[in-house]
Amino acid sequence: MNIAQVDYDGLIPNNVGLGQDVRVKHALEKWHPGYINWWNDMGPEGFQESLVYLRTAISVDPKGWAKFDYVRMPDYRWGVLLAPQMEGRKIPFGLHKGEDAWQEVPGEYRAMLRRLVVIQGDTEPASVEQQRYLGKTAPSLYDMRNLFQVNVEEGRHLWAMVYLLQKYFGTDGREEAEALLQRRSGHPDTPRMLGAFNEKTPDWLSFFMFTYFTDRDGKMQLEALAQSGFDPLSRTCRFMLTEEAHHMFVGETGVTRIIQRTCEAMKEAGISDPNEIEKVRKLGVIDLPTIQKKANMHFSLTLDLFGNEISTNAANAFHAGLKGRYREDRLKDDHQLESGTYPVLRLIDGKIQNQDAPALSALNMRLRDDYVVDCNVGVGRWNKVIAELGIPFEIKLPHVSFHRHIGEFASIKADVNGNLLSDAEWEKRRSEFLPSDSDREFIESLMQPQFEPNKFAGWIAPPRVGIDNKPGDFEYVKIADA
Ligand code: BYC
Repeated sequence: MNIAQVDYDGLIPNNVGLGQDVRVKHALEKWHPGYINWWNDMGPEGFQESLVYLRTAISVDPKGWAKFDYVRMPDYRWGVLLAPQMEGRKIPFGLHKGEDAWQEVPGEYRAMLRRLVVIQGDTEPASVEQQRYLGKTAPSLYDMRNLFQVNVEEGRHLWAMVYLLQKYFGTDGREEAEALLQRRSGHPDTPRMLGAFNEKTPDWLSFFMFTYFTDRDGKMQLEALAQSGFDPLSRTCRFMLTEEAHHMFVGETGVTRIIQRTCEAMKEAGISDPNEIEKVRKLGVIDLPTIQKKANMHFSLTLDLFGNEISTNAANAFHAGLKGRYREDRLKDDHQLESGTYPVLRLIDGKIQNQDAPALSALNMRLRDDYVVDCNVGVGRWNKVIAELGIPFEIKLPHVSFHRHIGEFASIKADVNGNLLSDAEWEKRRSEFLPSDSDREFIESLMQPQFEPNKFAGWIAPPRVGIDNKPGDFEYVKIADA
């Protein structure tokens, strides 16, 4: 079989020769009904009988891997897709640098590797759970289709991690695969593993911010895992990254379209001051300061996903050759980091300042720095739209010490510029920085469904181009009667 092609003959589409791997095939087939139950219980509420114009992978070749067609979501062909094996690939970093990449789990690193796979796996169903009610308030069929595309692909990412658990981790891998279907986002007793995945995604601005900021953490973490010396993990993550790119596109363009609509409406109404919040809201669009607050919230929650700035876990995973740096293969150093240092932003004597730390211990910080640079690119594009429409306002990412729950700044309160605040000052000023109840209520009031082809809710501009180059009036979702 050509490894780039996906075999759709069995229950589980794959390009890993599942047909010849009876043990893993049976294990995955046994897991399948539980997955479908989970999807039916926790996947998008309603719309399961609707026909959605979805893309499905037919190959893992970067050119032409996707086919678009109408599909009912429960019939989506979730599968196991790995990027093709690279002949003679070597472990690119750490203690084993230069040795042949592992095709089996190295015994001494088994527990560490399993933990990385489980954490990655846990985020995927979590995001589907967080987004499950959004279909009902979709601002257009185009947006609804994009939401469902993101959801089915996150489901596929869960399959990708479960394949690794079932194939390489025996009994405990099977138990972990079960547990991934049991935990629930936001559940008081059985929550998802990482903080941001237990937050609510109550409205479409949150959804776009989440796919912009939090899916971008997904990109950074997947890029770091794609460098892994454990080749099946590397290959899995490489293919997941192609899907992740679309999720971030949905986020970036979603926020852009909201900003565009706001600025256009302000211009039409002759309002030039972005802080005339009530006047702007009367136009039925989301004022820019509130968009800024949502960005503050999602950015800060996502920074927590990088873990502690100084981390022995991260050092061990790198040293072992399991998790690299962002695009490790493009970096020019010894790829072992036994002696170098890296500047880490820390709280020293009540002041936030840089301090050099051993480079190996500072890997979470380094990945987070790379993330912030990546985030700023799209923010720059948002600001260009605002500037072009002549409104004096700039979206800015808050300081990394703002609103943190993990790491160096979890114990302090800071404003968006990184100035320390007392608890009392923070409480007083909190709603300057983060959405207040009334901001949330206002946004919620706008979340009225718009399900007619070629129509968009009044707070969001239409996209520049359709998905799969479809025309504006294309019916991306054929909604079945409930
Ligand atoms: N919440 O040594 P530390 C995605 C725990 S998103 C709760 O600093 P480490 C996606 C930590 O587990 C990408 N707990 O940790 C996006 C540890 O606990 P234990 C997901 C946290 O390991 C959108 C302890 O604190 N993938 O794909 O260096 C939609 C000490 O911390 C948190 C990955 O994250 C937290 N935020 O760094 C769908 C990649 N942070 O073990 C999908 C895999 C830390 O001592 N994961 N803790 O009990 C990792 O690489 C690392 O585990 C982390 C944490 C970066 C998450």
